[in-house]
This record gives sequence, C-alpha cells and structure tokens, in this order.
Amino acid sequence: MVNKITSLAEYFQKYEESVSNPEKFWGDIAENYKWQKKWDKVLDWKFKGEGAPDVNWFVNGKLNITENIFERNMDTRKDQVAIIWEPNDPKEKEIKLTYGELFDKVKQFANGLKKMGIKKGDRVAIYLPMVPELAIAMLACARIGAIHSIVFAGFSATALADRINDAEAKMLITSDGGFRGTKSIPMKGIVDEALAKSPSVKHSIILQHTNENINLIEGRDVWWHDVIKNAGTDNTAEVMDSEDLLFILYTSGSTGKPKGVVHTTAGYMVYTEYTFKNVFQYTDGDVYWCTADIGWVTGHSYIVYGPLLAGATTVMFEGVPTWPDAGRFWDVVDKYKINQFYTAPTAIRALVAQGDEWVNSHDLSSLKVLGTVGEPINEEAWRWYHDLVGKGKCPIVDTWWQTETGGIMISPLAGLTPTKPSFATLPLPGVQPILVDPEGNELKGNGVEGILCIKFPWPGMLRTTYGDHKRCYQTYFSAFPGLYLTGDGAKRDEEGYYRIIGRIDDVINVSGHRIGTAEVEDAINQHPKVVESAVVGYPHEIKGAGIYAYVICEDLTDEEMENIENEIRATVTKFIGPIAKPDKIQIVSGLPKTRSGKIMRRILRKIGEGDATNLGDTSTLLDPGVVEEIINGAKVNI
Ligand code: 6R9
Repeated sequence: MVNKITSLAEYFQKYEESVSNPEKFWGDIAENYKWQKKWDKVLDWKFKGEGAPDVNWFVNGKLNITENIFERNMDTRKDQVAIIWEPNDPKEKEIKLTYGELFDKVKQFANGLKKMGIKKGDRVAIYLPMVPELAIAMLACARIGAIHSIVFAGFSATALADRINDAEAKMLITSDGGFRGTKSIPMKGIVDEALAKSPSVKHSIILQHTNENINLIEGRDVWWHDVIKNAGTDNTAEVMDSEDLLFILYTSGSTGKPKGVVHTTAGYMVYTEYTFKNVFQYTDGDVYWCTADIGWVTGHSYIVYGPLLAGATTVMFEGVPTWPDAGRFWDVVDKYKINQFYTAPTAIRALVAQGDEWVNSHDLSSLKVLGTVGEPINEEAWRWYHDLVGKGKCPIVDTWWQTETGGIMISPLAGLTPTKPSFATLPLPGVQPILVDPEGNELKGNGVEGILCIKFPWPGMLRTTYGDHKRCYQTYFSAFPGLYLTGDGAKRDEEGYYRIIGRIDDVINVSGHRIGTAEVEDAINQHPKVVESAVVGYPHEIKGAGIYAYVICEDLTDEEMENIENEIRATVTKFIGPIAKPDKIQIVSGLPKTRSGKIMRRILRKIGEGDATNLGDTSTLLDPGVVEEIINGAKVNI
C-alpha cells in the first residue's frame, strides 16, 4: 500500500527527495502496484523541442488500473463498502456497493461493452447523472481498454455533440434522465439531438433511472439492463501500456473550442492515489465524501480513481446542497458519519448565505478534514467553513490543481501543514512550481507574485490534447519554453506559501467551472439579431465570478428589445448549457477596440467590476466615445 506522510518534517524530507531524485521517489511509490510487466525506466521527458511535450512515465510498464482497484484490494476489502450512493430524494434508499459487488458489476458491464463491439482504444462518451452506474461505466471502459470521455450532464446537445465528434466516440452511455432537487431532468431528447449530429456513434446504452417515458431508436439504442443480462462476471483485464490513454476530458481555454485533455494509465493511477491519501490523510475505515460531479476532473480523480485505488469508502450524491433544505450536506455528513468532506468555495458561500442554523442543527462530530477546490476561497468563507463547520478542529485543505494536472498540486497535507486562510500553501512532493514575470524571467525568493508555471513533469500531468498535439504545445508549453503554463497567477509569500490569485487568461471561473469567454461569445453570436459580443468575468458574491456580456445587436424593435436578454440566455443554454448563461447583459452600440480591431477587454472588465475610475490609456481606441456610452449604460461609479 502506498505510504502516507505523517509529519511536517517528513513532508519536507520527502519533498527534497522528490526533487533531487524524482525517478527514485516515484519509482518507489509505483512498486506498490500490480504490474503485468514492470517498467524499464521511470521517466522520459521533454517540455520543448520537436514533438514536445513528450512525457512518459513508467516506460514500457504493463498494467490495468482496475486490477489495481479490484484485484489488488480484493483480499482485504471484498466486503468493505466501496461506494455509497445517496439519492437526490432523502426519502429514497441509498445504495451501498462493496468492493466485491462493484467489481462484479464492472466486469459484467465490461463484458456487455465487449459484446457490443467495444474494444481497446475505442472512445466511449458517457453522459450520465451522478448514479453508481457512472462509476461502473468508467471502470468498465478502463477494464477493457476503452477510453472514456465523460461529458457533464448539464451540457447542451450541441456541446455534447461537439465533444463526441472531437473524440469520434463509437458509443454513448446515457440515461433517461436525472434528478436535481424538485426537478426530474429528461436527457433522452438532448441525446437524440446530439446523436443526430454525431455519426461516429453506432450504439447508445441507456440506463433506466427516472423512468421517464422514452423511445429507443431501433438498431442504435439499448437498455443498460439488457446489456448486462447474461453478461456474466468472468472478465480478464486488458493489458495496457503505462502510457495508453485512460480518458479524455474536455475543458475550456481562452481560445477556440474546448480541448480534450488526455490522461494516461500508470502516471494518473500513481498520482491520484498518492495525492488522495496524503492530502486528505485518509485512514482505513474512514468515510470520504467529495461533492463534485464526476463530469468534472475533481470527480474523476477524487470520487472515483484516487479513493478506489486507495481502498477507501467514497460517497456519491445525486442531489443538490439546498434541497429539501439548506441542511442537506450536513444531513448526509451525519447519516454516513463522513470523515473527510471535499467541496467547492461556491457551495460554501451559498450555504453561508443561508445562515448558521442549518449547520448548528446537525451533528458534524465525525468530520476530521475539510477540503476545497475549484477557485480561490475568500477569507470569510474559509473562516465560516473552519470555525462553524469544522468547529475549529478540522484542518482545511485548499487544494489547487487543474483538469490538466490530473491531481492535486499545491495543498496542505491535512493536519500536518499549518494552514492560512486563502493559501493553498505548499507544493506536494514531486511538484516543482515556479513563478515568472510576463517575459518569462523566474521570480526567485519569497514575497513575489507572478505567473504560475511548473518546471518538471509529475505523473498525473496531461500528455496531449486529443487529436491535436500542436495545440497542447501551443496552449501550455509555448509561452515560456521549458515550462508548463498553468494560466493562473499566484503569490509566494514571505514563508514560501502559495496563494492562487486566479486566471490570467480569458477563462472565467464561474462557480468553480471553467468557462472560456470565446465560447460564450460564439454562442451569443448565434442569435440572429446579434452582430458582435464581448464577454468578461466580474466579481460575484456566490459564484466567485459572474459572466458579463456586452452585446451589439442589429436594430431592434421595442418588443425585440424587451425579449433580447432572455433570448440571448436561451441561445447560450442551447449551445453550451445553463452554466454558461450570462448573469448580466448590456446591449451596446459599439465595443472598445484598438485600431487593429482587438477588443480591449481590460476596459470591459473594469466597467464590469463597477469601477470606471481608472481605465488606463484609452488613446489607442478606434472610437473612445463607445467607452462613455458603455459606462453610462452600466450605471457605474465614474
Ligand atoms: C480541479 C479543478 C482549474 C482552475 C485553475 C484555477 C482554479 C482550482 C483552486 C483554484 C484557487 C484553488 N482553481 N483550484 N483556484 N484555489 N484551490 O478545478 O480543475 O476545472 O480544470 O479548473 O480552477 O484557476 O486553473 P479545473
């Protein structure tokens, strides 16, 4: 079993070892796994030059990640609960699956997939609500060497089709619908619309979950329960190379369509288990709950892979934090005696707004560790979480990482690293952060602020962007040759602690979800009356950042003017999904552009923040008059 660091001194020692001899450090950890064939070399890498990035961990090793979840844990954990599923409706019964039961279900579904012609290397898209079958589907893919590409169930038909098409997925696994609070959300209509535009998908497997009345399309759609009928539980894991693709997960960047971030088998496996155990200080018998959706990377790494590799008991929740009431999270914590609880700052802020009573009326004494992820946590929310939820006795692990990093990069180790509100604190062993100025010069020493990069590979890092390796280089490795660019700004304080400030690119972090401004603009521009638009983020009390859209329209009648905001929101919902809907829309007659036609977002951001006092140099603008008009329309302080 993978060792856990148990003191701060040991952390510093391990960190030192991991930097002075990374191959020995990760090689020793990798010894704990079940390999069909051991690796020849721990690491082979380059961040620059022809074909870069080229990163290979555990070179020529052969393994299957599910053998390391199941076969490796089976002797000791067959009857231990692996997954607890808490349904949306608290009146309904939970589901508990032991490692033995989960293993059987994974093998059975894996056999079903095989029977339907899915084989090693095929891409399988998964579009499911937070049900146990989501974890079963991903593990079954991994078992047979198929590459899963999970699409968050809140995305629209267009967004789903784009992702399916980019990955050329052969199959889609989905359900009739999902539950969220009082709502039963039908999914089959969205799926049918998406599949009409996705010729690569030959079959779709549909889970019966909400019992919505749906039509199956003959020859294409099959019920999940029919797939596993007679499928049997005899299944030998496919032998995978260390660097064979495990999954693709799409994420937004500053430009263009979402990128398919690619993670591979061995490095991701080693990294997610190691970080899970160390950051959360998970101990055998603990019950761990991460409230993320598996449609995002947090759910991949810290609901499914990390915890299950570690032999943990992990909770999955289908519902929302505020239904039936704002005490739901704490009901669940009490119900299962949760020991480690991991959520997002946006959820914390939403609950702060509901008042302390919801927390105080529940028994939260089982809690040992509290975690946050997804966006910077403000000090007020941190204190509320620490003092009220954790009663001052639970360390908070503010974990900074990204879809691209695969696992947690900068974070306290619970109970070992002294914490400070809003600081992600120190890098994990094996992680070598560096701060640079815009010219790429390293900012040495402490008390500095700059662009956060990583200068050495870690096992969980992305290997490429699916189907477009050049784009991976362009996006992450070209700004500062030899460094991985995170896209975040950060400060290293006098003690050497890192505080993440936020994105330095055109990505808006809305409720912890990454939204590319270009994507939202593209969606808005689909409205027939829209000529052009510019989207920026602005501070939002609950969401962290809200979406502010400045839109130029063709001449509108009074009636059209009245409806335009709603129509624009509906257009964005259609092309991306409700998470990308602008919070504020301002119809303008022009946008501040430079003479070369570039929109000066800096100005729009300031106005969006409600501060037009210091707009900087506007002399290069093509038409400085538009700025005044926008300021007047935005009703901000001048
Ligand atoms: C895991 C995840 C990544 C972006 C990242 C940063 C922000 C994540 C954070 C944080 C401050 C933290 N972010 N964790 N900012 N403190 N603890 O969220 O992945 O969806 O790819 O987002 O989220 O801006 O660059 P992803």
